[in-house]
Amino acid sequence: MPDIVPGALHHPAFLDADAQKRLAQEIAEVIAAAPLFTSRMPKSGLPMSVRMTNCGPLGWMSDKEKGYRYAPRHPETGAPWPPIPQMLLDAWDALTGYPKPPEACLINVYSEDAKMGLHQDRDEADFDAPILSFSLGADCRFRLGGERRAEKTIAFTLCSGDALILSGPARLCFHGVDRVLPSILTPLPAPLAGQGARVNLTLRRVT
Ligand SMILES: O=C(O)CCC(=O)C(=O)O
Ligand SMILES: [Mn+2]
Repeated sequence: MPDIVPGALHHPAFLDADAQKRLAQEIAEVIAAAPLFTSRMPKSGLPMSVRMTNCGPLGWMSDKEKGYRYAPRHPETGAPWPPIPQMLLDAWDALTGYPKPPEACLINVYSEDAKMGLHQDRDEADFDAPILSFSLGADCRFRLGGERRAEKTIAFTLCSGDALILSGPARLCFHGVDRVLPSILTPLPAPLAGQGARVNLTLRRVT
């Protein structure tokens, strides 16, 4: 697995076509139970361009009133989040070797013009645990920097089936999605096809 910067591990094509299809089916079932919603920026209240939902004991969300946070229930339905699919728990064990399971799986759905600004993942109490994410559907231009916003960044492409780990010295590195790349060659697998162009799943320990 190529190490992009120490602790940042890119695993191209970790999920083969069959595993991507199975994962898409699982995620479509999560979305059916926990519908996609729009989070808002803490101060401005401006809507984020990705739509999201979660599975696992805790889910990430944000709004103008309470800001970035984890919560055990869906903000609109009030229901607990569906469980994290077993294949993702298995992948967490295989790729991170971290002794405790992830507590949150954030599902981000990008339309063709969605992006995500440079940020750190720091709403978790535990920075020792790695962050593991998977991409499905359209490629994207992913940007990765250092622990300070002003540090130099690099960009690389994440493709459907890729896994990315931010661990150790890279756990708090700034990162974001510059843009989704044309998706003619890699539409989202069937059950997710109508939802958007790219799906990203981020597994995290929270407590
Ligand atoms: O979509 C991605 O690849 C990154 C998502 C991300 O950084 C986040 O949700 O915190
Ligand atoms: Mn992030």
